[in-house]
Amino acid sequence: MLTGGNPDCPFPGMEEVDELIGDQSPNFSPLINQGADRFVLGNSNQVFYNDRQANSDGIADYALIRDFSFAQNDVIQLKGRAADYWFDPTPIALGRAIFLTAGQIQPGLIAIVQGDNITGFERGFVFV
Ligand SMILES: [Ca+2]
Ligand SMILES: [Ca+2]
Repeated sequence: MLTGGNPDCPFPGMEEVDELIGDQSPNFSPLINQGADRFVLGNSNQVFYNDRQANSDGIADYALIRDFSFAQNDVIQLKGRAADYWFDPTPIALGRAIFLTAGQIQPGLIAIVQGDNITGFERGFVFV
């Protein structure tokens, strides 16, 4: 499990950009680490990488997921439900961006996902 931000902080991931790398990390042998990763971008209490500014695009804090893989059954954990988020091309880097829309005037960036191209929340996500 790869947890974004420190859940013990009052606002995990706030004003941080974290790179979350699963088993494609160069520190691990790809031969023995083909496993399922859970990239944690929120828990039942709060959304991580949320700057809590309803009118901000939220690009000061986000998780960069480098190696998302459907074949490895990787999943991204989000708080709430699919309707609380949307996808867009990223404003910053290659990949797909996940924005928080619930409670936002302007959608707030929380993650950029690289690796396999995610197209919807039906597959590869768990909501808590
Ligand atoms: Ca993986
Ligand atoms: Ca953010």
